[in-house]
Amino acid sequence: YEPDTGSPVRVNQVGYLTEGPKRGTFVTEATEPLAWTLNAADGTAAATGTTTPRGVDPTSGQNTHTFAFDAFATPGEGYTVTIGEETSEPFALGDDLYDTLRTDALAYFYHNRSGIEIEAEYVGEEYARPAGHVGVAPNQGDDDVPCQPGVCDYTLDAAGGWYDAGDHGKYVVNGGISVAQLLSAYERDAAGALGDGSLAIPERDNDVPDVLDEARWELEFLLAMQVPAGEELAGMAHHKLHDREWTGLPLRPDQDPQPRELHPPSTAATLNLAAAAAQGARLFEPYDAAFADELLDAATTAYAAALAHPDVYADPNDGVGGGAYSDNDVRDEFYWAAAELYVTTGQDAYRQAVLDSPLHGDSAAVFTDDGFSWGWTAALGALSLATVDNDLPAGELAEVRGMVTDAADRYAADAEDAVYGLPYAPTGGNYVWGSNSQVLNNMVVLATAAELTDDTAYRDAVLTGLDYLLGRNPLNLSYVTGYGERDVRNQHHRFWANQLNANLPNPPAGSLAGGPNNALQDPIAEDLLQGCAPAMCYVDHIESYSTNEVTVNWNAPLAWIASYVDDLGAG
Ligand code: 9MR
Repeated sequence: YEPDTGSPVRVNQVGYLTEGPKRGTFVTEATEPLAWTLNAADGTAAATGTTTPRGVDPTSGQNTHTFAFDAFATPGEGYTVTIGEETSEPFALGDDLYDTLRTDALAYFYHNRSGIEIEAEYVGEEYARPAGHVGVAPNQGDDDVPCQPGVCDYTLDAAGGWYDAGDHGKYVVNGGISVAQLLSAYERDAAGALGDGSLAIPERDNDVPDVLDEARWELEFLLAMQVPAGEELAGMAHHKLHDREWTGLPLRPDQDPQPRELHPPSTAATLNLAAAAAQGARLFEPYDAAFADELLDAATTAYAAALAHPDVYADPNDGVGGGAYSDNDVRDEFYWAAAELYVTTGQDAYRQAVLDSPLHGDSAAVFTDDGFSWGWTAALGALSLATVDNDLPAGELAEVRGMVTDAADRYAADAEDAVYGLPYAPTGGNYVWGSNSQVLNNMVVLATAAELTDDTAYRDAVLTGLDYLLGRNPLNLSYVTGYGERDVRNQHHRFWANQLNANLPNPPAGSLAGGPNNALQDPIAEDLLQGCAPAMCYVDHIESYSTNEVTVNWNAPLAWIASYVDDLGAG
């Protein structure tokens, strides 16, 4: 299998912000600097310069040069870069490149709602579909879900929420980080563009910011996953709910015939719920005080239950019919939950829990080289403490902010070193399952540091990270559907399955692919990608779930970053 990588001149196929860095990569065997030309749409030369040879790139095995035209600042469409005989894909220069990416990345969540009809009015005919898992045959309803045999003898009404990904599972650990990142996108931009009327969802024009409406769809599900009072493990959260057996593709959610089951509670899920609900409580307070109270009550009960049961781990082998999402280290979830509860309540017990955490003050542990993820969430707590108004004394606040800027320094240095400009230098050079989300989460740290310090080096590393995701990469692909000339469009999804059935749609614009994963963890990847260099281990094939799935926890940081860069352009 030889991937079609198109032109060896690699650029951000969407474009570059007028005031931002403007960099590209050229794949060539040449070792001496080469002349490059920036062409305007009418074919005239807008700028010229010479490339910088960078040698062999360890992530791709490609011999590369880089080029930059940072100082060129004339807005326009249809620019290209030519080096010798080779010309890049076209791109724009401007301030308003990412407003649709912000709303498209957020629309992903409505598209993937469970328990509600997805209406053409909001998504168009092509993406409209009946409600999934509302108990209409052949579905079993999520409004009355029993436990797996032997786990409990009650049922829960856990309707709603978002489907996790290409599958129809609903997982508290992954739902929690995703909803938290949507809430954070709103929280950093509360006066901005995510308000009421900003999204195409049924709740628009209800006087509540739309991103909060979307988040509520998931928060209600998380609350529903809590073990009822009076039961053993009351206050804990069930780890997940999904089909008894894996289903095949394609399969619209309402056509899933599998029994749905609750899996055992876990400490990780419980703390995840505590953190997300605590954050939700402070944000819903001005809009729906009763819901805010409900969230805070659930958060405090969950946190207390986790303290009482600190080591109930999900079974790593519980991966039939849904993902395992197992996690045997909950120091990070404890840190995250304590931090959110402290920001929301100001209670000193939570502050003490933050200060007593073995992770506190250790930037390299909280913000690892691999970046944060559903299984390593302490960063979310540190980012909230660093940016959201709270009662930490000045010295303690400075320490938290120092953890963030220290991490941002490391990620910015990684971006400088990378010939493709991405702020991601994972352990052992291994690109993990969902690597694109790791890149994005590092970008979130950088953007946070940029807003804390006004240091443009951090901002630049966010933007060169976005360049990587949108085409300046070893495969010359934009990993976001609908953005760039060579965008991916066959992500693993049971309904967006045009590759398998021409009557079904491709993913809608704004859907992020998981990205290169050199562990080759699905049959297609194993078959096609043997021996691939890490950043090349990707194929735009619907069955390559380990390189090409979509999930809520990957689109959430995309939405966060799209919002940040759209604001940059506006400012
Ligand atoms: O994103 C998850 C990744 O970190 C794990 O390595 C992988 C294997 O356990 O699972 C990924 O999550 C998948 C989940 O298990 C089921 N729904 C789809 C998720 C994305 O592929």
